[in-house]
Order: sequence, then C-alpha cells, then structure tokens
Amino acid sequence: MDGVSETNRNPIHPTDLTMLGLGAMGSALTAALLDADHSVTVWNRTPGRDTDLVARGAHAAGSVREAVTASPVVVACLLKHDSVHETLDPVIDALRGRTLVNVTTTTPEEARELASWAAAHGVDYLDGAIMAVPAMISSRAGQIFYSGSRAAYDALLPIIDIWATSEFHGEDAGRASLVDLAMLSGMYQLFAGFVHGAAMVGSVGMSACDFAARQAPFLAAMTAELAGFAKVIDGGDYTVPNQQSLDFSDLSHIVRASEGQGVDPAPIAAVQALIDRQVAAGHGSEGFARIYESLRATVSTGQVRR
Ligand code: FVH
Repeated sequence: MDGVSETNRNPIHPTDLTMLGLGAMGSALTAALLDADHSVTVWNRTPGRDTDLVARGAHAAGSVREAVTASPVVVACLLKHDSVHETLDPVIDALRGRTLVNVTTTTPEEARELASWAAAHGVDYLDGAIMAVPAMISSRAGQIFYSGSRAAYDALLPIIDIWATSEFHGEDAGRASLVDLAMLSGMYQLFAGFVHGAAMVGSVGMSACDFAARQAPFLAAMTAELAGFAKVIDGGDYTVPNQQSLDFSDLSHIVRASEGQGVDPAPIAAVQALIDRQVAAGHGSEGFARIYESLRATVSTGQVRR
C-alpha cells in the first residue's frame, strides 16, 4: 500500500484539481480551469465564497480533508506562508502521494521550507509565483514562475498554462519567489519614484495627474536603458565606455530640491547613498551601474567590497 488510506482513495467526487482559497486570485484560477473543462473541487475557509464557482460546475468540499482527497493535484492560493501551514498541517497525511502546487506569495526561504516539509511527507511540491492580477488570468499577458519539482511542472504544464505564460526556474523551490519579489522590488521603487516626484511638483500646485502625463512616457522610454546596465553588470567591467559616470550621477541637487520644497527626499537619497558608497571607494569615474556592487556587497558577504 502507498500510505494513501481507503477514504482518501475514494473521494466523493474525484476531480482533476482541488483549489484551496477562493479569494480574488483563487476564484480567477478556478474559473479559468472550469472554462477549460477541467473538474475542480473548491474549499475556502470562510463559507459562501464558492457560490458562483459551484454554479459553474465546481464541487464544494465540506472540509480541507475532503478537498485534498478529491484530486491528485492540490493548489493552495491562500494569503501567506502561515495560512498554508494552518490549512494543510492538519491534513498532511491525506496529501501523501499527491502534488501540491502552492501559488500563495511567500519568500524564497518560506517556499524552500514548504518544499522540504512536503518532501518529508511524501508530497510532490511545485512553487508558483504569480506575476499577474486576477483580471489577467487566462491571458498570455500574465506570467507565473514555477520552481521545485520539475516532474510536477512537466506533468501539469498543459493545465497550469491555462492560467498564464508559465516559466520554470529550476529545482530550488525558492527561485520562482525570488525572481517574482525581485521584479516587484523594481516595480515598487518605480512607483515610489513617481510618488516622490508628484510630491515635489505638488508643493507648487501641479496635480499628480499632470505630472503622470509627463512622467509615464518618460519612464517608459528610460526602461530601454535597463538592457545596457544589465550588460555592464553581467560583464563585471564598469569602466567600459559610453556610460554615465558615478561622478556625473551626483543626485545631491535633486535631494536639495526636494528638501527645499519641504518634501522628504528618502527615495532619491537612498539612490544617492548607493552612489556615495562607490565614489567613496574610488570608483567615481566608473559607470552608474556600479551601484550594483553596493547592493551585492551588502547582501552576499556583509563585508563591503572595495
Ligand atoms: N490579487 C492579486 O493581484 C495578487 C497577484 C499576485 C499574487 N497574489 C497572491 O495570491 C494569493 C491570493 O491572493 P488573493 O488576491 O486571492 O487574496 P484575497 O482575495 O485576500 O484572498 C485570500 C485567501 O486566503 C484565505 N486565507 C487567508 N488567511 C487564511 C488562513 N489563515 N487560513 C486559510 N485561508 C486563509 C482567504 O480565506 P477567507 O478570508 O475567505 O476565509 C482567501 O481565500 C496571495 O498570496 C497573494 O499575495 C495575488
């Protein structure tokens, strides 16, 4: 016997997949599966969030255990790492021999923890990081990064690819989350940059909308620079020609302009601090991309590398 008890083997309504969590995202993922004629069992902590999905053909489970035993594949689309453990720890025995696809946002370490917890209980684990909002599900515009069990990814690709463009990032279960959060880091710093600028011009009565009308196309055009920075970073040589030097990238006038308007310069001051570190280390004539070394040094060794 493979440790899957009789009741777990003969669920009330065997289905292709089970969805745990019917929030905005879980509901969108379930609807997409139903539209693609997959059979889905659903469960949500708070009752009453499955009405529409059941009307569209989903099977409502009365408990987490019933939900888990209904399908060979269990998808967890809950709020955070704790909610995954709170929901699944009590029924981990029922998950044995099945595949858990966790698309709940977690940190890389949390994803790795879930992967080893799952492995310890004979559960195949695939971690997913959703780079899309619910409205983008079922479109190619959305992306979902996966890492962990390659076998699970390959076996499930025809199904999970219904949700968005899928990309596998390796057997390290934390990698998909790392790429996801790194991209979100860039997005939020861009948003913070816009809001800081809006505060600066807001101090003289320009509306954020007027500012956005100028800032959005400008920032969109500037994203073309990313590939150039990336090439320099990957090459590791910050002296290659045709770069804006760190010395020329002195942003202290922007910091003073912000302070002069009574606006907290925190977002731009953070960039200046990264520049200052490299200039102080004697790299002022090298390219702006060298601030990468400030960031990397802090993370990797704790020792500031000169
Ligand atoms: N919505 C989005 O745009 C983003 C896009 C990128 C990825 N995220 C992540 O997806 C996970 C689910 O997010 P969501 O948008 O569905 O979130 P909610 O609508 O707030 O629903 C949350 C569901 O989680 C259940 N839940 C919360 N805590 C617990 C718990 N302790 N035990 C069991 N279930 C829990 C909640 O149940 P209930 O409140 O209805 O009882 C919802 O089903 C998330 O990781 C995003 O970061 C979405």
